[in-house]
Amino acid sequence: MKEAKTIDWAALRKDFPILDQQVHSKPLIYFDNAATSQKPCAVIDALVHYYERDNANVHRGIHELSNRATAGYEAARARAAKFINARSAEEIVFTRGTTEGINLVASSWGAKNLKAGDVILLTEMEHHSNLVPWQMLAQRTGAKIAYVPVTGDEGLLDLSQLDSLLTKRVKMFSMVHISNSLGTVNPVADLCVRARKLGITTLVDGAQSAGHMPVDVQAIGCDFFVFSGHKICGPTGIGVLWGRQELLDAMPPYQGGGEMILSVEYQKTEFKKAPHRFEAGTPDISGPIGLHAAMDYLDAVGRDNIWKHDQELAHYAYEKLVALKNIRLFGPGARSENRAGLVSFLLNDVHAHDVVTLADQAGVALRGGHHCTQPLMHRLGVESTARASFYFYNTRAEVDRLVEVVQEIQKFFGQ
Ligand code: 7TS
Repeated sequence: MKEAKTIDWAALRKDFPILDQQVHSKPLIYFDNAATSQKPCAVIDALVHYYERDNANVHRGIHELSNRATAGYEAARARAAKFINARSAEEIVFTRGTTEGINLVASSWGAKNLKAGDVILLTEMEHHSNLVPWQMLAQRTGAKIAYVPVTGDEGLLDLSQLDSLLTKRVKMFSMVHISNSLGTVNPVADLCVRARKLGITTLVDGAQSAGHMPVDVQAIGCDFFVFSGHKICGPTGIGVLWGRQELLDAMPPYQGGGEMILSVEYQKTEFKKAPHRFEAGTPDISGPIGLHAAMDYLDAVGRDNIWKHDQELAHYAYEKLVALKNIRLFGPGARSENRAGLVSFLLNDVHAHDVVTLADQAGVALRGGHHCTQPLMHRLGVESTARASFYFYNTRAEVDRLVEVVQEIQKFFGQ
């Protein structure tokens, strides 16, 4: 990583109008960034500009507005390729988000490549969106699912088991880059190298990494990479599936309809090549245009800088919270390089929902629940956790306030 430049984080915060408000008469502290990030003016302006000046359907018209809309849509595809260092824009499929990207691969790649007795390897820390589509596929094909275990509260993958799990039967190894519940950063490049040696196809769920650290899909060495626009300062409803060209080209369409065809007759259809064959119907057009602005914005700040900022904030929060009594923290320990910008915790005998409700009254937006990782929660022996997840517009002063609020909550419950 290159040397971090000096960033005026306070000035960047002003780019996010939503942050400057009070909730319940208290200054808003937004610590729910793992669920969705806030949007800078640059993204909001790009959406307004598109709808005020350029709105038309893509790929179909020959008129000026349609040409502009198409150019904006395709420029966003090229930008997304650059954002993750894909070899070409043809490897970028627009989806609704991470969830749809994984469903697309499970349905399309899975239908062609999996049969009864094959194994899909996942990890015990997957989000439901990297579990349920594979379970549905396993039910349809008779394939089985195996899991790389998690070590316990410190939330690392237990790689001592990997050799015995990576058998000839494994056809797909799909893994989360950064856990949304634990904050663990997984060694995805190493895992993909090991899988590739055995001819196993790999997918990396980059929902929590793409907007927080530099991502290079060629360096990771995976076959598919997915992420959501709304978690990286972009609009909701748009996401990216990256796939190696040769894999995408060999996959059958996901949905049928307009835009994805070369020619249609009453009895048969010839499909376009990837990526257009996977984008049936009128797509979300403003989404890629807003996402383009978001990617430009993030890379102007520098994802290496964002990574250092978020990780530093998480370390600071972890150290302050772990010093409290009657608290249990999850994920990699103090100052661990494997911890991303979030902290999950539980107060003894206090339900996570109570923590989140009381924190909300103090203006602090946390998330409480199973975070769509129910099997992981059960593995850790809990139903839920409270989670503070950070982004580059958050500050140390906000973390200090969180810690005060947690102490007030403990006092309220007589601890
Ligand atoms: N994978 C991971 C690791 C995630 O954190 C999420 C969303 C998804 C997949 C699904 O993304 P989507 O955009 O398709 O919904 N995570 C969260 C969260 O932690 N709280 O709300 C959503």
